[in-house]
Amino acid sequence: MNRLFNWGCASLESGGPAVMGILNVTPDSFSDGGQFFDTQRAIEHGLSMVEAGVSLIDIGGESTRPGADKVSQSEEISRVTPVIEALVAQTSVPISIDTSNPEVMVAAVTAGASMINDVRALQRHGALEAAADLKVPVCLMHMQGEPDTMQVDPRYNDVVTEVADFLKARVDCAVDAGIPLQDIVIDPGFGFGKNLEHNLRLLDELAALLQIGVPVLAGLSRKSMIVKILGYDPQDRRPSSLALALIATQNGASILRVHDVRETVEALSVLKAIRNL
Ligand code: 9MG
Repeated sequence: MNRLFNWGCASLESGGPAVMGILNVTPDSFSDGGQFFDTQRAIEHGLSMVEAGVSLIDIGGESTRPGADKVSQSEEISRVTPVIEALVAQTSVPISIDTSNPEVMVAAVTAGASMINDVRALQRHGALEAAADLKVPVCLMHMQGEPDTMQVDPRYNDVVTEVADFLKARVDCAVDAGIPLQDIVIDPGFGFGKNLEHNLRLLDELAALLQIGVPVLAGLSRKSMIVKILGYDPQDRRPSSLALALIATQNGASILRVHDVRETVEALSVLKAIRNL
């Protein structure tokens, strides 16, 4: 039995995707402007996501936003571990650690995290071995380049094929390293070294990734592709984020990584009502 499926992660047909809430414990996160940097406020935000119906919480201590400050591994660990420990003590919602650093993976899982979300697909030295030793599910994401430069003219011959080939190769490496296939999730990495056309093609053809045989995670919430689609930066990116989440669900996503948990849960209820007719 896939442990992720125990968490309620499934296709729309079998109950709807899991909603993964984003909890950035950084002063320079994508959208919260450092609002939740304070440990206590991060814990409260995590608990509010639980109230709102979150299926798992993704905690990160280093921003992947272009230009974000780099932090040491010890700083990353000291940001995330108290939040993980507090949430594990106060809720039964599984915690995922958003990191590429093996030492952070070990510290976070020791503190109670039960999944690793790596935007570098376990390519950093020691990451694959650390994840295999920790025996927790992993999310392997595609990124072209590195955060600081990835949006400077990203190029592909065929974005869907290239992303799928990369993810398939990383799944094979993970399995070879001892991570069971049932513990692997893949993610095309919307906005990570992709222009608007690349992102739209990946979303439209998301089902192509299902051929790899593991669940697909989609992270579209509040991303700058919304600004490119609309032609302006709206005061509120939630409406567009919900539209993108529903499209990803209809195209086969099993996990949605989102900021706005309650709104996403409600939007999914509407979609499920139609499916259950
Ligand atoms: C950490 N992080 C930021 N955006 C992300 C996305 O789209 N997917 C995953 N897996 N992680 C992300």
